[in-house]
Amino acid sequence: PQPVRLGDYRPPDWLVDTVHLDVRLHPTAARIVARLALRPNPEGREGSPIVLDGDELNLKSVTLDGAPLAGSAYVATSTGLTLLAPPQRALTLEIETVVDPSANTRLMGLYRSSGTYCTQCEAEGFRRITYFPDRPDVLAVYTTRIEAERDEAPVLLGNGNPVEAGAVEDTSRHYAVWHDPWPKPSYLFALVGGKLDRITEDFVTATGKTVELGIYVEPGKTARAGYAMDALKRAMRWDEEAFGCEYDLDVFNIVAVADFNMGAMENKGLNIFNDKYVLASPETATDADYANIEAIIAHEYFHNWTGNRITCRDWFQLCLKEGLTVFRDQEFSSDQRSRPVKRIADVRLLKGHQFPEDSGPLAHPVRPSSYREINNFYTATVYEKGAEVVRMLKTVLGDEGFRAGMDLYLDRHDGDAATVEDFLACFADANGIDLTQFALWYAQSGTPRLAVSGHWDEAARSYRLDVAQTLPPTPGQSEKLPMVIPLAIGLVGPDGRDLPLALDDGSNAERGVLLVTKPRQSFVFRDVPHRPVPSLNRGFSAPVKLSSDLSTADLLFLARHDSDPFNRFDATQTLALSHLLEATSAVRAGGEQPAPDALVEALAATLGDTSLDPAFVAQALSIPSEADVAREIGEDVDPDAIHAARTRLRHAVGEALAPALEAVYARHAPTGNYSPDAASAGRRALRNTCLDLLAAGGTAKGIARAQAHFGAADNMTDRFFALAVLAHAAPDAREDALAAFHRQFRADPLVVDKWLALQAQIAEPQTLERVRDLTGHADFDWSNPNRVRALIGTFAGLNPTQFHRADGAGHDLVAGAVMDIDGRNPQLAARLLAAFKSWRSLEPVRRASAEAALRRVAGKPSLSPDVTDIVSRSLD
Ligand code: HT7
Ligand code: ZN
Repeated sequence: PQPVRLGDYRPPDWLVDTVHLDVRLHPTAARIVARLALRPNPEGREGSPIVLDGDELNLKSVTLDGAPLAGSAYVATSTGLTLLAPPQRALTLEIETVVDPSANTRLMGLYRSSGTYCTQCEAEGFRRITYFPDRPDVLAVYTTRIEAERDEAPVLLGNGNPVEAGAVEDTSRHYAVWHDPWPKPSYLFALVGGKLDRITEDFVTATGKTVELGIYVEPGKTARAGYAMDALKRAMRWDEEAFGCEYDLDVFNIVAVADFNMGAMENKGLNIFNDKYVLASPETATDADYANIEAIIAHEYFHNWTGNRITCRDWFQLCLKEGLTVFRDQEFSSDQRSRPVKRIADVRLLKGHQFPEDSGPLAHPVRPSSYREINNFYTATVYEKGAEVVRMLKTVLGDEGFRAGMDLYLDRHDGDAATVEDFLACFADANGIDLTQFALWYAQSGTPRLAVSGHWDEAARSYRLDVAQTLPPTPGQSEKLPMVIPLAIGLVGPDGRDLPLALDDGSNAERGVLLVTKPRQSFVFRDVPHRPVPSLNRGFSAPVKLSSDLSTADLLFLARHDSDPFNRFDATQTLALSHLLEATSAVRAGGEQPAPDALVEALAATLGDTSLDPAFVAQALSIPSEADVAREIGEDVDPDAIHAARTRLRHAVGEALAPALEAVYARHAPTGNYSPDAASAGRRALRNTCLDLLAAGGTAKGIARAQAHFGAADNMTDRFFALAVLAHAAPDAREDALAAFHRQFRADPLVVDKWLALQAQIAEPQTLERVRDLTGHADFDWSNPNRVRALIGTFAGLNPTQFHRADGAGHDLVAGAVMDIDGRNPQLAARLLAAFKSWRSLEPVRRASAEAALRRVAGKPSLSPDVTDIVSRSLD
């Protein structure tokens, strides 16, 4: 397909005011009658045809104002329906189509998941249900009548509020009518029909309106929906308090389905979820699962305002809803849990997923300027970097200025299909500032680099920070302009306290934030009586790669004293990373690099500081991942050498800190029943981190402790963590533990996913065969995206030594899976293929094998547009 370009945007020629859908559900021939009230758009081109999108539709009939349309009046193709010369006035089109939900393996449009009828319309799925101007700037009011066999689908749900329901006389069928009063784009349409159980609760909004909340799950699973309901109510309250956003319908429903291409979908009043992000019980879900459920339930709910009430003008503006809504869900989780720990987790995710994207062949701006396949732009850059950009806006404007901008945005653009420019204009107008340079964050791809050095002038009692910014070239962008980088800093005095920040021009660095706007800039602070240690980019205020002249002693000092928890954490990570870089080089040269005392000392100090939050200590004790090291090395990467260096470091730390780790492990033994709250989860995280490091120390005692932990666990967090320790560190104990786990949970597909994913991560050559064998296991299913992501996605994403095997077998396995899956689910296939995104940074042998695998995929006849897009950009 030809690329779609942002610069080519034109308003729609025709608008749709109302849509009446009559959907008769049937396993293989669902019949949809769509009545559309259309009118010419005064802002469109005069005299235009009516162009409707369509995809894999079986067209039965078309009428215009009640009269059948002559065959010569329209053209129907595989991609749409065009009325060639319609009267240029308001008119009604009625279109009847038939689709086959059971054959819909792409999981876009109307499909069946374990027998339940459901829909997924974002981004371009509505056109797989009926012909329609399937673009986000066509907003209409929808009424939906759904009809089905009562036995097959006793529950019938739609967008908006329920209007009526009943039996279809003299048949075994029944129907329900739903009306959504809020105009919406087609991508927010949804319906569900199936045999589902429900939990329900009332929520009273800030202005006293009662909303009936419902969560629908597969029969027998309601006991596992309680946490999602609790998270939903907390999210609804939080959005009222933090952003003044109140819910606007009489009901809010969530449906959990087992087959879903992504995490969840924010359809108006009817969110549809991957069941992985709804179902939780202490026996089946880990603390991380609970945290994800809370975040994703909140995220989809928050879209009700940022995405639904204010939607996107076009798909280039995707970050307008996604980046902003991720920011909002991050803030929610920070308020519900520990803010510093949440920030550390978010930055780890950003560095782990978005930074590699930004430095590889798939790099694109937060707001791309062209795309071939929009489904490939639901990326870490749009979501996570998009959230960072909103966070920077808040850092620049301060809490009040940010809230003023948000209030204006929610008010000024309610009911609109808006753009990034509209969004920024609200913050500029509300604060009286110019955000022209700031807007470059949306347009320039790549991760800025910031080099910072500090100079203390004892005589002048001043301190100067020299800052240089660069932005590397990225695909399609060789020249870059300097960005606005809000650099939050502190100057830490010898007593560990922050010095006042007084700039020599008389200004204060407002809220401790320096605005770096030029390629090179110096900031001079006066009244600095002692040489301070600068704490830079506090809270990771800007998503940049920062290098500085901080010494090991400075980092040790920050690790102990920085008042900014993120930088306290980061100081230890920086020490560990710099050791791992040297140790990796040493391994490649056939040598060894002992673990530095300074690092062990820093870890010991953190472990011994009982004033710290256990969840924070767990994060601070974690050794940077192999992917972190690979990213830092950047080129000529040898995953085996990284793995060896990291394994040795973990062994050394486990050995050196054993007594302290044992003591902390013992001190954090569970005291009562499992509870998923943040404090309890933090204690488990720390205890499990100790367990892991002790086992990494390689002693029989360490392994025995993990076995005992596995046997004694009364919840999935502890059980699965111990299983992971055994799987990675104890080959002799591994198989028995894996088998026991499988025996216990084989009936639960979401737990089977954990079992699959864990095996896919084992860093040894037999894993390839194991993964191959598992694809033939009775509990594996190529047609379920969760199963495929658990096994193949984890292998490609979290097992660098085996995915990038020097003999190329790992690359072959993933490329082969991509080609197999592409025929049935191109979106899933394209996402798996994106695991090759850093292939150019590999050492030559592995790079050649990755390239060969990509070329094999590229050469396969009849590839989907989704995979074609990823493979061609990867090879460009
Ligand atoms: N807005 C939703 C994105 C989404 C999606 C996109 C493409 C294909 C399938 C999809 N399912 C959900 C989810 C979100 O970000 O909130
Ligand atoms: Zn979203």
